[in-house]
Amino acid sequence: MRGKRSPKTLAAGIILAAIGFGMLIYAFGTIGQFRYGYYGNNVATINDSELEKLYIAPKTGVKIDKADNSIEFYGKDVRIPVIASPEGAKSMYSFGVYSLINPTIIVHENAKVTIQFVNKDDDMYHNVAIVRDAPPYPYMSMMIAPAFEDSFVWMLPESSNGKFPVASNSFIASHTGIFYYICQVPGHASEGMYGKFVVIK
Ligand SMILES: [Cu+2]
Repeated sequence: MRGKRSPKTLAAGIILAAIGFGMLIYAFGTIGQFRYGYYGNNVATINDSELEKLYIAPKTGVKIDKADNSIEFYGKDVRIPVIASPEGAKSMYSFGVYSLINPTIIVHENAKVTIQFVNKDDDMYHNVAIVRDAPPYPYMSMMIAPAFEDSFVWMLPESSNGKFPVASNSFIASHTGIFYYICQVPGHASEGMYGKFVVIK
């Protein structure tokens, strides 16, 4: 018959289990950072006047429907400026595209989509990812996989002193369907930081 474990053995077991659990969390965190990483403080920035230009839609290639809160981008090579916490938004958990807040973004199948993402927020990080999952979103939304290869822009640090962090990523909208663009910083998508992303024929 085995003897009872000594308190010392028990304590050592608990410590080892805690270390193991910690390593597991760290490993997941590392994977998370690898996919939805952080550009760091040496990220590119734009100034106020460059940001102002992003609120203005080009005269061709874009159809804005204010009543429907939607923007359709035509063509095979589209550039979509997405601003986190834009001017005029009621909530800081918002995306802006041109003059609209959390609009439905419509692109055409097989278009090369370049998301130009800017963080206007001066006290929070944000990212953007196009995903398959529909709302409501859980508090921890960073493990939701992107719908297309590279359909996300990594987390951007907060803006400061009139300098707004900016980064771009491109992907091919390779199939039609209804998708969503969301912010994956914990709690942001669940607070409403998302919009519809529709790929049509
Ligand atoms: Cu966010």
